[in-house]
Amino acid sequence: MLKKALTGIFALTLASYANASTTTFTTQNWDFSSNNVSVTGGSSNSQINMSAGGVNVKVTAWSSTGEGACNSGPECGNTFRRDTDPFIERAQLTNYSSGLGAINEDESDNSPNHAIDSRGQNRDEKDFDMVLFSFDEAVELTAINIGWTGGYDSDASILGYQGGTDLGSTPFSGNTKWSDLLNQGWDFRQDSFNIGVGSEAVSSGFESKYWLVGVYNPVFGGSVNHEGNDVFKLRSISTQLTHRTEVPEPATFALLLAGVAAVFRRKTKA
Ligand SMILES: [Ca+2]
Ligand SMILES: [Ca+2]
Ligand SMILES: [Ca+2]
Ligand SMILES: [Ca+2]
Repeated sequence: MLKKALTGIFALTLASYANASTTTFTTQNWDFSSNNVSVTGGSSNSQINMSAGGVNVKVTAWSSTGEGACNSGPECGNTFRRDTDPFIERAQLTNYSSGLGAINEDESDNSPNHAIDSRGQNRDEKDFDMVLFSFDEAVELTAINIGWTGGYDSDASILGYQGGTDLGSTPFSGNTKWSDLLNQGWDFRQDSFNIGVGSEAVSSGFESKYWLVGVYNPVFGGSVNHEGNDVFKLRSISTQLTHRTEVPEPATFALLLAGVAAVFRRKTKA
């Protein structure tokens, strides 16, 4: 009798246990100002490594400066001379008191090309600078904060990676165009226009270990009307980490205790 009752109580407890879970969130603010963090490495392997709230990130810079036959895709066709340099190459990540910049292979360290920008070093050419954030855990990007625009246009494009593979130290293989990423596990998240100096919210509901934040690029699907002249330094980003844990509900323990007490009362009387 006692054994049967206890078995029933434990079965009930286990059923409740399996259904009980909690979801909590922690937020991380990543301040890339040169007052807060330094870029390490030389021009070909520059990066920032940071930790916040138990999460680690590696930051690198990339730009479409690689020459070659454009072949097919929205970069090709000479409309905006994007086809002059269609392929993604590593850029030099830099940071200033107002945030991150990217000096790509075709730029020199002058303003505004030292920033994350789409102005080509040569007239009418466009190089689209983007910053890659590689986290060691999947996080939701919740906001970006721009520290400097130099008075230029400040439109941005944001992508998150939904592919299952670890991108490692060579996240973009040779002859990859920005538009190719949409067929390589990357998800276009949003364009933001005229952000200016200040914060811009990122639409929620997407977690990824890899995020790309850069100048607006119409190859991700937006209008060409916004293309070009975009310049900014990225002072900081905010992320959110979701913690999902299975925990026993307090009510379950109360039920268990009441059950055990009832069984022992009955046994004592018998
Ligand atoms: Ca080039
Ligand atoms: Ca640049
Ligand atoms: Ca430029
Ligand atoms: Ca623009």
